[in-house]
Amino acid sequence: MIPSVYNPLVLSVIFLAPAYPGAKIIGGHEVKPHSRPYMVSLQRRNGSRMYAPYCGGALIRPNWVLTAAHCEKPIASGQFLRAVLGGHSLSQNQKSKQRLRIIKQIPITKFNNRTMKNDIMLLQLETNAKINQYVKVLNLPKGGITDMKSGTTCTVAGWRKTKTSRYSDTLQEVEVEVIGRRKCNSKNYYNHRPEITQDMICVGDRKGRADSCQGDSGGPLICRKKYTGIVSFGRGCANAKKPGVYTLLTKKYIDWIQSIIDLPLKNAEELY
Ligand code: 4AZ
Repeated sequence: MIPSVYNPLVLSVIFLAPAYPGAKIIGGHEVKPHSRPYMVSLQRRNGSRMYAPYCGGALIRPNWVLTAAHCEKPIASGQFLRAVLGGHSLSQNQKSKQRLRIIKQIPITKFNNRTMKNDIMLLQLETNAKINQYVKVLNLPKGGITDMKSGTTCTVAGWRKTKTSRYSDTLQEVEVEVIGRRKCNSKNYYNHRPEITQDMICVGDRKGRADSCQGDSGGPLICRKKYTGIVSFGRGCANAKKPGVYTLLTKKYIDWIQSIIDLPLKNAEELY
């Protein structure tokens, strides 16, 4: 029997459902359209020749996107990966959108999903994106981020996957705060499983109201206007004691990125 929505039991389930309204980054809201022109939606072509979003990323050069290594996908024959730039709504055919093919996935090393270390990957695009009012690069933090004080407010955006495996149609953002590494490794938090290393940063909400979630992976974390981290993992989402963990853009990662994207031309930034 299909339960009727008028059944008191069903009604109570509907109204007592957790307050994560619909397909949103948890506790967040829709961004002002095109206010994050570096945001990239990574999409994979499925069997029915439709593209499905799977991760986020940030445009760091006209032909390079920075994302998480766990977003690596096998590129089987007939399978295409693309980066969609300049979009606000995933479904609408907006003139501002640019769709560029991903020709290469370069994770820093083989990603280890037990330790969760080194969750960082570069994606090379087939052609350069056109830089305009809708599409811009996000500057890497010069010299890398050493750390962010606990309590610092940050924001993260994405087209998060919902429980029904749909995505929010419009880009969502949420405010979150840095949680100190010692606290994050403590018994009630991650308890060193996995170890939150110097190259990771915990960012969440003390009351578990705000978080990134599956599908937001690879997207940029912005703290004090700086590109600070990459959405990496968490145990569940919006769990106060299991905050979101982000790859921290430390100097070693910035050096690695530059060693790849600035070849063969060193200091090519001025040319763009
Ligand atoms: C994921 O599965 C994932 N709460 C990403 C981020 C977070 C949780 C899960 C952070 O890709």
